[in-house]
Amino acid sequence: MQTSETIHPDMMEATVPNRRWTPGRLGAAVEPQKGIYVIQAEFAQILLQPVSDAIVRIKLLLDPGKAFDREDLNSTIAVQQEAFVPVYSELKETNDVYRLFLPELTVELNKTTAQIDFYTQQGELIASQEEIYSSNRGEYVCRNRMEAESHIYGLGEKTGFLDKKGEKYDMWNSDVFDPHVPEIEALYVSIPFLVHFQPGKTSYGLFLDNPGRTSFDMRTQPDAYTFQVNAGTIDYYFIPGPGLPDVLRKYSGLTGTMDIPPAWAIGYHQSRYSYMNEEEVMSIARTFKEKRIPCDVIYLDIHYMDEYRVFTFDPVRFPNPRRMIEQLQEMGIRIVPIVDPGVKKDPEYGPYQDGVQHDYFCKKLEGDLFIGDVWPGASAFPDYTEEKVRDWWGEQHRYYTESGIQGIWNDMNEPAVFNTTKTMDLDVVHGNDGTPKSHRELHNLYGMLMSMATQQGLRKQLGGERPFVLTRAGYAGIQKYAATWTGDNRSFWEHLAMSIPMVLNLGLSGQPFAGPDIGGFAHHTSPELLARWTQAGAFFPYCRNHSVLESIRQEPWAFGEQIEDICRTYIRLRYRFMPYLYTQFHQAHTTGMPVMRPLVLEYPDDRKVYEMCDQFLVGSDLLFAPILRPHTESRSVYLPAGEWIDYWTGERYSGGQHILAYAPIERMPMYLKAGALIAELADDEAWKPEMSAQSAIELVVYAGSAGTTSTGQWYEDDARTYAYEEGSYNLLDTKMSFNQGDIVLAGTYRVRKLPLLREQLQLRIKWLAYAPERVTLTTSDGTEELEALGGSWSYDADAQELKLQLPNTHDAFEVVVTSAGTVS
Ligand code: MIG
Repeated sequence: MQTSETIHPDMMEATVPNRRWTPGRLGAAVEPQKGIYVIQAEFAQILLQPVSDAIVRIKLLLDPGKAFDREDLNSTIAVQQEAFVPVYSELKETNDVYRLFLPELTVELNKTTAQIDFYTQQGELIASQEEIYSSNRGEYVCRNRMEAESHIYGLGEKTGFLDKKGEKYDMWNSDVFDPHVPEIEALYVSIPFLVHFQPGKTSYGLFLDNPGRTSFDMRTQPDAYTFQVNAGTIDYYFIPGPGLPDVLRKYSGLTGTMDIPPAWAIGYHQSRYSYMNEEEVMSIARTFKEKRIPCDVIYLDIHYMDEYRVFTFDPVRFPNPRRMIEQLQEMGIRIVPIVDPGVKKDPEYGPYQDGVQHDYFCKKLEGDLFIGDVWPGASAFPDYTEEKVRDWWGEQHRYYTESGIQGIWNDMNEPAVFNTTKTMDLDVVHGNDGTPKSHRELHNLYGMLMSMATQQGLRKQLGGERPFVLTRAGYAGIQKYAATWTGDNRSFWEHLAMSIPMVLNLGLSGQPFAGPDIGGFAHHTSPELLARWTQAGAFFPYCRNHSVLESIRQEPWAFGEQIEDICRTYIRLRYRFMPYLYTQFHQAHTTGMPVMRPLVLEYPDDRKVYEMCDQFLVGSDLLFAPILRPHTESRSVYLPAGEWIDYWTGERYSGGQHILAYAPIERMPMYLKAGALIAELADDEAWKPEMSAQSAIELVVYAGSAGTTSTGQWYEDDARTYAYEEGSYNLLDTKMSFNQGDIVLAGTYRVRKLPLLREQLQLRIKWLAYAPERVTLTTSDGTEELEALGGSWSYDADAQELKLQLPNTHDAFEVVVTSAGTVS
């Protein structure tokens, strides 16, 4: 336990490091390679590398005397080399400054101070880097201007609220079992990507590509934030918007977007540390079936292994994994086993022998293996920085794929080691494919490279099926390889609340596929907390209930009928919205827009939402306002601009106001943007997410008031293979207008390459207060009554719903619903 001695006056470290060094005066510039500029300074060189029309890379070359060589352009694996495209650029010099012109960005470097200013093409000052210096300890620091109106987002997986202004964080992948309190500066994932937002101005992102320890300080100085590196050098990418979505799109272009996950990976998942044996797993699976609660995955935590040896099953607890997995598959449930990086030091164990013989494990400079203590006892750690080691590790997974496994859970890959530093010795030297570097320099890459190896191995082995990888640790670009769960939270109401900003900021840091342990991992959940957490968690991109050894059980049925009913309702609702959710994943894949969004992303002009993180959007059309405190039956909800419909009652609200939502235990406030088109599974019982053309999908339009116009989208593919990469998918764009007396819905298939098995399109217009008189359909063949073209419609006045069936044979169509009264 700590005492007041911790704050002994003599123990205070200087918070502002002494300046020892700046690059000094800028001298001559050279262009050693076409479109790459190096400016000589007194004590360093500054490399400017245009990446694309608007993105520039700035790197400090620390040796002022060294001639340029191609290695200066090396970057980490986070950066996709395809992101570098030929760009027109020009460096001009005046007496006082250098100016680098890109088509959409101008970078100005002051020759005397080395201040770097970034301007839009129109001359708007986007950002100022006022200073670069190094501290006495040899850390390089950049100080950037921060305004009173600045808001800072991103920075990956951090505690605290949405806006990171006023905070200070470290990027150092850490296994933190202590409660995740606001003062924890580093968690499992490190994404050194900062997003700067200032209302009315061009937003920008700054990606510091350095996988050693880095820190971001938005607290110490009122008018500046700093970022610093502890090993290696400053190497960053400046990414202007103008809008936040533009920043995210460009950042994702640089570090990659996620693949579309197999639909089963976005279903509901159930875990526990641990389901101890085959009987227990089967009984959990059967209970889900009996209780008609959808579940796609059950996890096997570390007890499935033979003395914690990865790539084994305990012969007593799991005597016949292949048979068990087959039986589960028939029930529509998959197994995802945990795989940690530590390989048990055991001369009679294949993977250890193999790894030693082929030199696959991490070593000290002198050649000794690094051996650290983890679950299996003394263990060796694969050096994933080497491609051959990644290939080998991937290959090991045949052990699982041959038993029918398609998903892997990577834990402890910070890496976590049971010693005083909590990780691998910093003087381990990674091979790094020919450019050896110390663990101190590469620490934050370790977990991502493990997941990369896993994902690539699985992909090879699954014959075209999409794998699923879940990871605890990661670095920028992790989205390309794995989903992230947010580690060992606790069953605290505070952690339910904190999971929202944490996952929102992960989404703003390029990782859209994330979620917390629903119900809380450590400590003991309560019936009410489980109900509330399941309500909210059901709409997070990644949705898994998980809990620690010896904590109170927290499967959906653990607390009796009422709580079970609530969990069932919300988990089913997740499946009902699955086609919409899946469409959002497609968007994340193509544009980098997160699935779960803070309101600021969609309403940047609304000052009320800049720090809002007790509500969130999924896509643009669904707004959730979970209950985050016990014994709470109502809460205030802020509805942004536009018209919003209460999902439960159909009540309409105009936006730009706070309302008081009624929220008894069985109800989480949720709203639809009026006019939204949500692709839904029509049948609550048909929850298999294999969204084949046979599954009953309805396009549900939540009618807007007269005067509303809206757009919608529905993406569909086979939900399991990579055929979508070859263009085998459907993408329907819709445009709706709600007028006095009619509703017009126009649909256009932007892509329609899936075999056309869906002969009819099911459409439902909800909350339509007046019975229609006619429905016409316009296609390339002309306009006719819907019935005359083989369609049909019916109106249910009690439910205020119009159901429509349209022949699905045209690439473009328009439906006009006419009624005597106003349409809503
Ligand atoms: O420190 O595998 O975060 O989800 O259940 C324990 C056992 C190691 C930590 C993970 C947790 C998992 C647990 N692991």
